[in-house]
Amino acid sequence: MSSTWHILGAGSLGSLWACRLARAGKAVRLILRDPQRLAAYQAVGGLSLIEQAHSSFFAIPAEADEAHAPIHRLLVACKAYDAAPALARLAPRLAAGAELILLQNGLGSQDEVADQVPHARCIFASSTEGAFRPADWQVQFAGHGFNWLGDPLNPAPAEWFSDLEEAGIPAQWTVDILSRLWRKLALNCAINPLTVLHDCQNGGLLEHLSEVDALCAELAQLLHCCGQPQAAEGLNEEVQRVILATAANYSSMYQDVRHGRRTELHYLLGYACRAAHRHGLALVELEHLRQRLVDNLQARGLPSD
Ligand code: NAD
Ligand code: KPL
Repeated sequence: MSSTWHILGAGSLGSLWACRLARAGKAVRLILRDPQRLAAYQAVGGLSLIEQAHSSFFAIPAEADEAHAPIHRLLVACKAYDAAPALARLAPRLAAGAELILLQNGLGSQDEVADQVPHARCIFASSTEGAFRPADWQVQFAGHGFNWLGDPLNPAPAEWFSDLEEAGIPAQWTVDILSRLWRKLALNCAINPLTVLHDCQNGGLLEHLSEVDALCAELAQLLHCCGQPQAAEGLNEEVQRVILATAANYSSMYQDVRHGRRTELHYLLGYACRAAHRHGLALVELEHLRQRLVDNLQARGLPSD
């Protein structure tokens, strides 16, 4: 089986992983959206990784998503709403026994992808690392964090897992990946939408702690109902710790809205509200928050699904 890391999406996290794997001598190949993006990339010839003030250049080979060679290992590094459509196009290229690593935040996109590729192993990841793109084909490493990876259907670690340590990508294999993803989803639901609605940095929510508390109480109820009691433990306290620790930051959803980009609402608050509905739980604060956010996005002319 080929040990090449195919990386779908040369955005922030995809580029961050690609550069670190390439630096460690791993075979890496970028899959770009179309021949135009490929031509633009080839004109530059590689990706630049900026860590603190230092920039390093990596001439990583790339292809457009219409190439034909088989794919054995694929890091899916696009936004949650792009993941399933991207995989629908790539599915015919996946070799028998192919493994996918799904970096998407939130929940829902992983199952959408798995439905497209029933014969591949889908490994879910939850990342607290931070990166952004100051320009095309450049990635700035903005925040040290951690990555948890796991497969809800198979507890055995992937055979390539040691590649991550060799590449300096901090990661741990966990059998509780769903609990990690639910916990992060709950944190994001309690913080991100309110930062958009109150037009503030995370620390601005210290003025709105009663709203945050009410959301945490409903989110904890939802987590229990969805069989994730561990993800509910101490949720309110952790949300408050994150608000304080990231007081000067703007949440990822705030930044998406400020830059006029589509948000991942459908896979965060939307997923939580749909799960509540499925369980017959009436979570009025959460549903009211979702409706206010949808109205806010629509008023800005942004997608609200
Ligand atoms: P991004 O928008 O920077 O990058 C996504 C890239 O995927 C874009 O370059 C886009 O053109 C590309 N893409 C989309 N469809 C494609 C296709 N069919 N073929 C090829 N390329 C395609 O996004 P990001 O910030 O890297 O986020 C990726 C995921 O990681 C999101 O779910 C996000 O929530 C999560 N995440 C991001 C960070 C971060 O700091 N950036 C941290 C934690 C989690
Ligand atoms: O993950 C985050 C985000 O902005 O998406 C934090 C900082 C935890 C806020 O929810």
